Amino acid sequence: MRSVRIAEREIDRVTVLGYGRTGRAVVAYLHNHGVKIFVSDSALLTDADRESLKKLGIAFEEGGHTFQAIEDPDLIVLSPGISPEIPILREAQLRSIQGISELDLAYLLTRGASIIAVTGTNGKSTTVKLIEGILLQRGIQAIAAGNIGLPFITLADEPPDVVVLEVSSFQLEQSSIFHAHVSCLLNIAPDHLDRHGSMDNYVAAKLSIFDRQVDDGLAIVSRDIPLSKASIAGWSVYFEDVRLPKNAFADSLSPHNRSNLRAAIACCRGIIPILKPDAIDLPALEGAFHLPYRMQGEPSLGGVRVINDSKSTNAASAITALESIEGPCVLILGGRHKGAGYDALARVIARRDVRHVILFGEGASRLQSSLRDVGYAHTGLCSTLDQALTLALQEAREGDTILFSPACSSYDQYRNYVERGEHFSRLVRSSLGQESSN
Ligand code: UMA
Repeated sequence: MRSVRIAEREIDRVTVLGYGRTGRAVVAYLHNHGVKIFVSDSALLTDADRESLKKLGIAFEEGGHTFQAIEDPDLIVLSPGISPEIPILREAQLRSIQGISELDLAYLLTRGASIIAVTGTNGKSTTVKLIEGILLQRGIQAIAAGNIGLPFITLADEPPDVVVLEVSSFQLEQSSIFHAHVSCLLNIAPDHLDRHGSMDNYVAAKLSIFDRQVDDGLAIVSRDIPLSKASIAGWSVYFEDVRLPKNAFADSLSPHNRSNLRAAIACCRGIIPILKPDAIDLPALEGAFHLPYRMQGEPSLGGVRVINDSKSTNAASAITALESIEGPCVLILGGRHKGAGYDALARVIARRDVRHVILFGEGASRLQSSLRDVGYAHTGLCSTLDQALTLALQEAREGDTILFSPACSSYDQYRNYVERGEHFSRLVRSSLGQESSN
């Protein structure tokens, strides 16, 4: 049996808690390094996952975390979605078994790479892709990873020159070692309160990106976030002070994408101090501004424009989406409520040209009562996204926009926002098929 050396300790037995995207990547890394692994997942695994674990000779349990998970590991590795408060982790603590986040683990295993870390409630993925693109244009080997979808540990054996990490509040809450050479906090709006318990805790998790910032580090912050720059070690910069390139492409960007671009340029200057905004080939980075299921255009249905913004999992992102729409729209909201209120979103809906709001899923009646509180009554309730699109098409008139920007998580009916976005796309395409066969 082999082992990995982590923070001066030889580790040869590890429990991996959670077998989603992160858990699978952690298992792949540890298995390649000869570590004995036990996998424990609170849900049932897929047949494919069971088969691949059996093939690798890895023991596992599913449908719950039992004491088997803490029988004899040197370390327990946590996936981001796992709250540090779950009973099995409390029991592990009583037995002095160390738990570590995948972020901390990958950080300790990654040697030689510079790290740029970006967090914030919204705009993280776009900013991270912009940073990756700008660095690549300058001949610097950079890879975007983390919450954007590629677990950091995947890069541990052969890190690029710069790892551009999207970091979530979940990952930050679980971590106590990780820090980056350049850390960026884009914005904070209420989100994930079901996991963090309060806005204060959520803000604390986000701000902890600067906790271990060292003296030669660079912090990129927003003027909108009340934060004393004096409390951060090293240099800090407001990204709002960054000048944008002077060209028609930059001028055409939405306000939130202009902010993302400013933040990305500020981050890149932590690696290339003399980076000039006008030297950036912005059209070549267009893909970063159009990531899947973020304000994605779908085919029009009967003269009605359809926009798929399934990535919108909080009220702030739905507000941004709504404010970018011109003319009347029918809005589809709903999914799993995450603990934060919808009052600000309801006020924006009441103020703007929103013809109707269709509400679906677990959070529907809560959203409806926030809308009622601001005197907005044009709502329709339903259970599923199929029904929501049908109702939206009945309400929309030619020239309107149907905006699917749910403001809630997808976990009531889908595995993630991607699956929800794909489903919405399929529904639009099948309506289009029916339209053309009529
Ligand atoms: N599980 C347990 N015990 C628990 C809870 C969950 O075993 O108590 C299991 C689940 O049954 C499941 C697995 O853990 O099998 C899921 O782990 P996970 O929720 O950490 O999800 P991953 O598939 O590992 O994906 C995670 C991120 N997901 C979350 O943080 C919820 C992905 O971000 C990220 O892309 C991926 O790691 C790679 O780094 C997604 C996300 O929604 C996009 N992030 C949130 C957001 O952006 O708002 C934070």
